[in-house]
Amino acid sequence: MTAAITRPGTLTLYGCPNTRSLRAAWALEEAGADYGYVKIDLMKGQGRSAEFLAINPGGKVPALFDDGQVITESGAILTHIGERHPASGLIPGLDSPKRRAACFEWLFFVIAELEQPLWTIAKHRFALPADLRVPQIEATAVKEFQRAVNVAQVRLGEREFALGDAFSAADILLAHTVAWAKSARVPFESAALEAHFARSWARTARERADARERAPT
Ligand SMILES: N[C@@H](CCC(=O)N[C@@H](CS)C(=O)NCC(=O)O)C(=O)O
Repeated sequence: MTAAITRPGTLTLYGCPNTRSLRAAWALEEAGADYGYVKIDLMKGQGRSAEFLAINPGGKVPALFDDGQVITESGAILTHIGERHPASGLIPGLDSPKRRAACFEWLFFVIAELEQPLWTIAKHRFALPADLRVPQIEATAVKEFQRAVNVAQVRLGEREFALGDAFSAADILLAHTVAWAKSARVPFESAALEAHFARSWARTARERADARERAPT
């Protein structure tokens, strides 16, 4: 692990299959970036190893090493990748302030509103120690998730993608979070979100990112 981080200038993603690191790998693939991938096997406790804690004191993935700096938080990582690769269109430039504001609005909304009920459900199903889990909380979280889905649906409207007709980092976060709800079997209703998910998930960059994360190391 440390070998990769001590090579200045080597763009490296620390991730693990079936986690939020797919968001970062997907963005790197959309941007056509040349990057190294270091698998942190969370199931084997590698997230808590001294080596990885030196990279991310939070012990979490994704973490991105770029030009001597480690960036954590998937929303920040997607923003950084988009700004490093302006031609990708992942983050609209300063010359498009309204699209840029709308993009950031989506990114913060997904992280703060849409994702949180899913995380609450995951914590109380398995992530917390058994004596701290409160199974009754799931009904509230499901309701909160649907409420956020309703807002996303209104914002999405008839659009193909979150910002209109062009794909952006907002679509990565949105589609990944909907994928999370589906895999966790959290019920929700929204034809617009389902259609957006199908469109986004079918992108070849998402498939390449998935393959990269699952490739044997
Ligand atoms: N807010 C962070 C959350 C990152 C996160 O919780 N990652 C999970 C995997 S999806 C993780 O690494 N968990 C390991 C742990 O909590 O020890 C982000 O969006 O990047």
